[in-house]
Amino acid sequence: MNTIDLRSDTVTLPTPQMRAAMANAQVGDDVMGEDPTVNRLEEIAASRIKKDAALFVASGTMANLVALLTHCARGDEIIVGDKAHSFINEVGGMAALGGIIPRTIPNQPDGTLALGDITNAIRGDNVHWPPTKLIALENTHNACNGSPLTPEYHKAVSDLAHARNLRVHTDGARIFNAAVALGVPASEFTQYTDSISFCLSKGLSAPVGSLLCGTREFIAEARRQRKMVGGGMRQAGIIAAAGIVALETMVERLADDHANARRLAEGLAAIPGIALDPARMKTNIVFFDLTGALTARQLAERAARDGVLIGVNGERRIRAVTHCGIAREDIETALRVINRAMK
Ligand code: TLP
Repeated sequence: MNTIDLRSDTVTLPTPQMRAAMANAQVGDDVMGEDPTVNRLEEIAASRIKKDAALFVASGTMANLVALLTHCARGDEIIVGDKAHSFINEVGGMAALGGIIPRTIPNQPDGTLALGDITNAIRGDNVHWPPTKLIALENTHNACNGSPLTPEYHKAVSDLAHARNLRVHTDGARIFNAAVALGVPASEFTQYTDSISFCLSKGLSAPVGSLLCGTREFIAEARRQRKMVGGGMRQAGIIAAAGIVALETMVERLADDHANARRLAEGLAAIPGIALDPARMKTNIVFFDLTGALTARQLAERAARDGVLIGVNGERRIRAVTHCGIAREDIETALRVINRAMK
């Protein structure tokens, strides 16, 4: 049985071209700055994102942690959405390792933070209060149906932040999904954020790795912070080589994943007992709710028996993510399997 794995785009496997590039990569000691392949990946990433410099790190979690450690000191506060990956799914690293306080405000259904809520959350100068340092955004917003934030929204947050001498960090784990969905270059967003992280190992299909991008000065300090958290990786060109192939070959095709997610959402919406609004699904992430007695776990178990893997995200909430390992026929098969499992 051919498994159709919709649990995440992190399950994507390296392409044959990536494996060939990895086998043939020129490498050196990256902690000494001497891995030519890592250096090339960092240059390509920075130029793609139109930032001065970039830093190759092990994961999206490490990219966000290193960014926050670089922007903030212990006791500083950041304004972050209550559904942000960095708040919910990164083991509280900002607080545990950085002494940084997450001040959460509600994420709107489209993944944005209301500008009024941000303004209200910014601390004034008071001896009792931790200083606000940073606003953290996420684009696309994973938990908000993979919603892409627009360049206009990024500009509004950047204007607001900079007028108050605050910085903006964007968790752009899926920033190329946002770019492809809105038909703009990624630099349209990134010009309005002081730092941005993005992942090679999700929809772009590389086996490992993320990049953190920002000013030259910011990245120089981030390099020290990466070393501090144990992220100096020596002959990392072996994995960076796959990242270069990911950026060169895997970005435009994300449009196929979005079309497949849209078809999946439309098909799911037509199944009795499933609630979702297909119009909200703009990229590769589809959330849906079960309206009857069946729990998400039960549905996931039944579907798994027929070779369709989906993510349990709550008592009656499910997540399905499309990626390059999922073809259009797989969507039709998954819909048939889920339809049957619902009965
Ligand atoms: N997200 C994973 C899980 O952790 C939930 C997934 O399957 O979607 N930012 C965002 C927006 C993410 O979605 C993720 C991973 C990360 C950061 C962390 O990346 P990694 O897993 O590389 O540390």
